[in-house]
Amino acid sequence: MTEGVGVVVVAGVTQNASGSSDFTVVKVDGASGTERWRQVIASASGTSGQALAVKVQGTGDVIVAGTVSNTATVVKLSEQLTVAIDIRPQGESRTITPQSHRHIRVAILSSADFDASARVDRASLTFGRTGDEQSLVSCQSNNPDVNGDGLPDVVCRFDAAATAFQAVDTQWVLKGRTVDSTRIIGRDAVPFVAR
Ligand SMILES: [Ca+2]
Repeated sequence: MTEGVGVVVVAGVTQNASGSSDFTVVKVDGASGTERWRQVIASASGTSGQALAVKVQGTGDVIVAGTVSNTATVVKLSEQLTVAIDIRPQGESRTITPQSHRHIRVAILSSADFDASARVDRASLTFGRTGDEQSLVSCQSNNPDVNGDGLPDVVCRFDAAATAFQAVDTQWVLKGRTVDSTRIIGRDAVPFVAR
C-alpha cells in the first residue's frame, strides 16, 4: 500500500519471544528502504496475530485489519512524532508582556533522528494553548542552530494574541506535519507572562 510519494506501509507478522506471531505494521521509505516506524500489537500467550490489510488515509493515519489473540481486529494507527521545542530561544527573556511582544519566537530543535530543517512543513504549524491555534506569522529561512548542538533548527514567529493564552496555562503546544505528512507535536513550559 503506497502512501503519498515513496512511502510504503506493510502489514504482516513478527515472531515474538514465545514463538508465535504478532500483528505488525511497518512504514518504510520507498526510496531508501529506511524504516520510519513499526507498530506491533502483541497477542496473548498461546495465541497469535497477524496484520492482513492496510488502508492509508490522506491524513497519514493507517487503518489496519487483521487478527490479535486469534480475534479479528481493525485498528487505526496514527503516527505522531514528538519534537523538542524551545519557546523564546537563544536567551530571550522568559517574560512575555502582551502589550510589547506581539510575536513569540519558537524553535523546533533537530536531533540525531530528526532533521527539523529538512522535515518540518512550516506552513502546517499551529501553536498556542491547545496547539491548534492558527497563529503562525512566518518562519526564518536561515535555520539557525539555537542550542549550539551543531544541528540546524527551525525558528518561527507566532502571533501572541492568537495563541489564546490563559493565565492557568503552564505549557504551550506546537503541532504540525512533516513534509511527508507525519504529525508532529512539541510542548514547552510557558514563559512568565507579565500583565
Ligand atoms: Ca540545534
